[in-house]
Amino acid sequence: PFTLPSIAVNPLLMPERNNDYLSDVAIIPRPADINLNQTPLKLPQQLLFDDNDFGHLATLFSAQLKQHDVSLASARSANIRLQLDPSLPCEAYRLCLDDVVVISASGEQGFAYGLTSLAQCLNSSTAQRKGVINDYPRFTYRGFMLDCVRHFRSVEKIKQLIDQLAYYKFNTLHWHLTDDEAWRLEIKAFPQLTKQTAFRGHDQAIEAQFGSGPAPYGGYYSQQDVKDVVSYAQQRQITIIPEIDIPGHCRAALKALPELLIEPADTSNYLSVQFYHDNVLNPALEGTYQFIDAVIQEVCALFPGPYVHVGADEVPKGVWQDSPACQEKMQAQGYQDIRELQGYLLRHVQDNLRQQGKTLLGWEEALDGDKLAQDAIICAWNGTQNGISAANKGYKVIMTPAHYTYLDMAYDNSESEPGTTWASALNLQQCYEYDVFDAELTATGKDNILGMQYAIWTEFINTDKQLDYMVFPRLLAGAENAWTGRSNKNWQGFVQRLYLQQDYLDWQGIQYRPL
Ligand code: TNX
Repeated sequence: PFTLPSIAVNPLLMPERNNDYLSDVAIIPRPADINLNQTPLKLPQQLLFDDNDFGHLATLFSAQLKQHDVSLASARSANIRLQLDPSLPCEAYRLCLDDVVVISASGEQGFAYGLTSLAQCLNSSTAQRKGVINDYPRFTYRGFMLDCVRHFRSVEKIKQLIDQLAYYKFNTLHWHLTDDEAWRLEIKAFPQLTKQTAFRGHDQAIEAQFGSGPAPYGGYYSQQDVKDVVSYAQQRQITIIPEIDIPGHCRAALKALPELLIEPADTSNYLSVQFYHDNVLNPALEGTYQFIDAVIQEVCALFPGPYVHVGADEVPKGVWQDSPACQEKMQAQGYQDIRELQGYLLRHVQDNLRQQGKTLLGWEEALDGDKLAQDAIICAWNGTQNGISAANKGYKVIMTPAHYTYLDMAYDNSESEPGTTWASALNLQQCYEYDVFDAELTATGKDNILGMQYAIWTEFINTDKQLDYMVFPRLLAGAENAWTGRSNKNWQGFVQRLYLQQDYLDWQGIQYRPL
């Protein structure tokens, strides 16, 4: 059970607010290179935005501003001007803070980040100063994973989270859409997936673990919802990676399509980490491929981004062992171990995705059996070691180790603190100070680390309020960890800038854990 304390009983263990913040920028994540002078920056209430090819960014910028108004104006009269500089990398920008603010970038992404930094300065309650900021990210991949399966989140809440991700310069939302407990993405070829599993009450095993909420309890995303969310994210420089979790974590799919997916003669005995039987697809059945291919085709059409995540995590021991079809398939393939069938299945999906111009992402177990081609991208979650060795072996890797980045972990070990601690308790400072490059990486390995991801799993997180409490303020620590170069990171300084963000968090109605 997950109970939010009426007041946060334990402190976040942050240094006290002091005067350091007065001489610093208000921006999180901290920019790479900051050159400010002593002259205060005073922009008028009414901002005039250069109406050039990027004039459409004015609307988003305006929505990020607490107090200022924005209107479009000719380049000459504008006091916010955008200047193309093709020599800058795509996410980099230069922000010249003066009576006329000039932002240079090589395209939309850089301009958007420059404007976001400006918005953070203008939203800050302390005086900001004139000068120049040159900024670019440490990692090209800065992700956040949202589990919308264990508990459903409304489209409205997801959009709100996208606004906040954009404000802190994340560029990827990994959207966990299917799992044992439900299937939440409308698939036209198999409408029974959502019809039968999207609302609680369809499965005793789930009620037994999590209890049932008020009926109808749950929901799913129609294809129209998805298009809406995808374009909302796109406008905010955020790519969505859909996750369809296979072959494990598939109890809901198996429930909805038993005639297609279940081999009656399979008597294998197993239990998943989350205590489910019957939650793994059978890689020796025709139906499995029919199912996956149809799903992948619709997913590829819905999500324009280059990546599709296919799970591959936590396939339980004992699976497929007593399936006649799997035994036969194993022999036909000349495999020694039945679990090699997972690699066979994933390789099929990988080829399929590649034909549609997409790259496969999988959790680290996707490499078990070593069948995947090297263009797979690995999300390393169970500690750091498997991710580090995958990177050293030549795979691209996203680091999302549970004990440093899973925001469903409790802030500390005390009884009153909600959340789980199976990986570790995780306080704000630990979240901030984890550094990927502390591990034994070869030079190739270092190059292969694409970036970092923070994640919220929601087995025990029913409400938006609970979600906010777990995600904020730790997400801001994560943002700085993913964007800001190591030599520019500083816990004491971060905390002072975090105090300055409180106005924004309050204004957004985010129910963060009190600072
Ligand atoms: C591990 S991370 C899982 C999830 C759980 C999470 C809870 C991963 C690939 N699997 O299924 O929700 O832990 O913290």
